[in-house]
Amino acid sequence: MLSSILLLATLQLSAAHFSIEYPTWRADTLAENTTYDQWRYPCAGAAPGAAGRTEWPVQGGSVVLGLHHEWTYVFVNLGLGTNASAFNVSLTPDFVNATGRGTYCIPSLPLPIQPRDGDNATIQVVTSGKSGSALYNVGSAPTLEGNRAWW
Ligand SMILES: *[C@@H]1O[C@H](CO)[C@@H](O)[C@H](O)[C@H]1NC(C)=O
Ligand SMILES: *[C@@H]1O[C@H](CO)[C@@H](O)[C@H](O)[C@H]1NC(C)=O
Ligand SMILES: *[C@@H]1O[C@H](CO)[C@@H](O)[C@H](O)[C@H]1NC(C)=O
Ligand SMILES: *[C@@H]1O[C@H](CO)[C@@H](O)[C@H](O)[C@H]1NC(C)=O
Ligand SMILES: *[C@@H]1O[C@H](CO)[C@@H](O)[C@H](O)[C@H]1NC(C)=O
Ligand SMILES: [Cu+2]
Repeated sequence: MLSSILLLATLQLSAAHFSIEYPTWRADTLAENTTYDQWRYPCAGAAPGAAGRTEWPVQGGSVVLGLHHEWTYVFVNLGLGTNASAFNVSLTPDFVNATGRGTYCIPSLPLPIQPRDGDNATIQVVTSGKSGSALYNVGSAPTLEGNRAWW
């Protein structure tokens, strides 16, 4: 009996996290026995300057998440610079309440700023539930690239 209660608690804890499918995330913060921790601000423990950049349109692009809750509040922010420290460019000015588990695609997130072609930046994704306690992830270190088609 006790072991089945423990199993349930473990399942609920692991369901309390999300993945970033696109752009490639900085680190697999859901890996088994990982020291990354999605409760940790701002990047779940991933280094903001880590390698592995994804080109992302300077006009803004898409973000694809793996969500594990019946509903989730989602915030997407951009931090400019090679080793971003401030994630103060909000890409979700409208409140996002994502309903349902599974793949959640935001096809187009326009940028409120105009970075230069080739600038580096980092995308931060924050999810939250009713209590307001938040989970963090950095999905990529995109190099903003101007000559790409909008999609
Ligand atoms: C995670 O830790 C458990 C307990 O120490 C161990 O049995 C398991 O093999 C580890 N998994 C990985 C992928 O290292
Ligand atoms: C960014 O951080 C990395 C280590 O994570 C370091 O090697 C690099 O020099 C830093 N770059 C800048 C521009 O601060
Ligand atoms: C965001 O933070 C960066 C680095 O601290 C700063 O240069 C920039 O002015 C800030 N932008 C806004 C809109 O607050
Ligand atoms: C978000 O959606 C869920 C599920 O439909 C709902 O229960 C919740 O009240 C919504 N939150 C807001 C602020 O509308
Ligand atoms: C972007 O980051 C890469 C390392 O990931 C670095 O080599 C390059 O110089 C940076 N570009 C700019 C414009 O800072
Ligand atoms: Cu969760």
